[in-house]
Parts: sequence; C-alpha cells; structure tokens
Amino acid sequence: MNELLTTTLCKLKSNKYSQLNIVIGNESCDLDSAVCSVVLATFLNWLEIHNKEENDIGCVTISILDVAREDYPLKTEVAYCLKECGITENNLLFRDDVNLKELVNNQTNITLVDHHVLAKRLDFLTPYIKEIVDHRPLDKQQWNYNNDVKTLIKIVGSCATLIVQRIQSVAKGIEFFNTYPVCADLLHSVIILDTVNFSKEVNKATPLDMEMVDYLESVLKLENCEQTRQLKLEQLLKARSDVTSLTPSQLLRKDSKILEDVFVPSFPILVKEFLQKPNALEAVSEALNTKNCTVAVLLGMDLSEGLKRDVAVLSPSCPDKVIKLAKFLQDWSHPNLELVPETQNCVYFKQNNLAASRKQYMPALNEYLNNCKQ
Ligand SMILES: [Mn+2]
Repeated sequence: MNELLTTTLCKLKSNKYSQLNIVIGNESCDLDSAVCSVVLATFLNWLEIHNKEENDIGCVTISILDVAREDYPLKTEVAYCLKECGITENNLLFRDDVNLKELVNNQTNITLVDHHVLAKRLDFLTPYIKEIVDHRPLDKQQWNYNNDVKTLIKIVGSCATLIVQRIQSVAKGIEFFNTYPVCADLLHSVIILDTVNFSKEVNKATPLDMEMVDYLESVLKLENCEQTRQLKLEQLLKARSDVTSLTPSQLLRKDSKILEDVFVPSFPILVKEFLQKPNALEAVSEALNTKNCTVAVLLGMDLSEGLKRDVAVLSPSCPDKVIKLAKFLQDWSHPNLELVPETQNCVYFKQNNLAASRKQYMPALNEYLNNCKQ
C-alpha cells in the first residue's frame, strides 16, 4: 500500500501523468473522510495500473486530506488507524501540501467523498467535480454541479459502506480487496466506528452497512467476527478520545464546523469536562476571534460508561445571542434534541437525544441564522 502511495506521489511531483484525478473528503477529516479518500484513490490508481496499455503514461489519482499537515495529530483516531496499517504522514497529502488552484485544469476529475457541499474556499472546484459518494441527506440548494456528475448518495451509517459498494460495482473490485486487504480492513474499521458497532441506541446503522461489513469480513476471511468488531470498536474509541495530550485550543481545532458566525466544535469528551480544563473559556474566546465568529455551540460526547452527550452555547461578547440561540435549540423539534438545562443561565445542557450528532444540529443552526435575517 505504501509502495503504491509513494509511486503516486512521485508521479505527481514529476508531472508524469496525462490526467489528474483527486479524491477529497470533508474538512472535518474524520476517519470516514480520510479512509474513504485514501482507499478510493488507491483503488482508482490500482485500476489504472491494471488497465493501462504499455507505454501509456496514464492518469494518476491522489487523495487529499482536507486538513493542514500540522493539524493531522489532532485527528487522533485517523493517525492511529492509518499508522496501524503502516501508512505514515509522509505518504499522505494534506490541504496545504498542494496548490489546487495551480493543479487543476480541464483534464482534472474530482471526486467528493463523505460530503457534497464544497467548503467555500474550494468553490472554484465546482466545475471539475465528476463524482460524488456521500451519505448525507441531499442538499439541492447548494447543488451547482454539472448534469453528468456521477453520484452515489444514500443515507447510510458510514460513507465507507458506499465506497465498498462503489468498489464492488467494478468487476475487478474483489481482486483489489484481495490484493490490498488492508483497504478492506480500513473500510471495515470505519463502518464499525461510525455505527458504533451497530449500536441500537446510536441508531446510525442501516442494512446496507451490515451487508458491507459482512462482505468485508468474508474478504478478510475473519473468524470470530463479533469479537473482532467489539475489539476494534474499543481500540478506535480509545484512539479517538485519547485527547489527554491536547490543550483546550487544540481540542477546539480538533473537529469543528463554522456556519456563518456560529462556531461548532465537537469533542470526544463531555463539554463539562472540557470547561474544567485550565483556560478553556479563554481558548473559546480566542477561537471565536480568529474564526470571526460571535457564538460557539460546543458539542460533547462520552462513551466511557454508555453514551452521553452534552452541549453548551457560549458567546463572551454577545450574551443576548446565547439566550436566544439556546432557547431556539431547546425548542427545536426536527428532531427534538431533548436538551435539559443544567445550569441556571441555561447555556449548558445535558442532551438526552443520543442519536443527534452535529449533523442534526446543522439544519437547526441554518434555520436559526435564516430567522435572524428576517
Ligand atoms: Mn461520514
């Protein structure tokens, strides 16, 4: 696998290709995005090498992890998982390693995995998008792609499930998995993590996720599947929540989204625990300043003794906004987030709807921001 990644990077650097394909995951660079991007790019390269005529210079497919190289250690479970498979930082390409504006041209094909709305700064890539594989509800409002864009969009627990399907759909797919069992193993890990090993409580898994995990286990010739799944989940959760070495400001950079002036970081620990760290509030203020945001919605999660979630709304400069947004989230009903205020001023909540992650917060925040404009 490393060999293929190294060859690809060499081809890119030496310009020895007739066409460039790029696979990009979303900017949270979670395990799903990172693995989907790396594995699909590897598959496309492998196919190309297999199918090309001799002397054909051929196309090259690169995977870009949409995170700065210096922030890669923050993605603790990604770094852990890829390292376990022998993939090191040197063999990966990060957001700041390539200048996409210079790299793309009319020959470039871009595949989006694990998202289908481009980050604003990547808007210029719109005309080059040729394929989308995603598991989010379709956002047609921001759909500006060419009519011939190939899509595989289904609501499933993990985008990795769709990548397995995408690879399976090619006749040589099974041969690829047999040649690179490490890719099958990576996708298997992602689905286990994203569905929290098919937890009924979390309720993210679909029959297709199960079907693809069964398929990968048959490819990997796994025995003791149940045991392996459980062990994998435990290791991945441990790696993801192993933030002991991270400071509050690193934690705020770990996994965040921004919606206009609302900053939405999520943590692998409870917000309650985050707020107890030294200088946590200062770090929030600082993050709001650097990101030009006025209000923060902190989302926490803890799996150490069953799933727990909590949320806090903070705005050192606009306390009015905190009250207004907190009230809005409490009243939100699609789905009802079941927020239970735990402090007098109602900015901190325990979240009883355990199935609601940031994905469920985004429509609420969108609606809130739209209401503010009226
Ligand atoms: Mn995903």
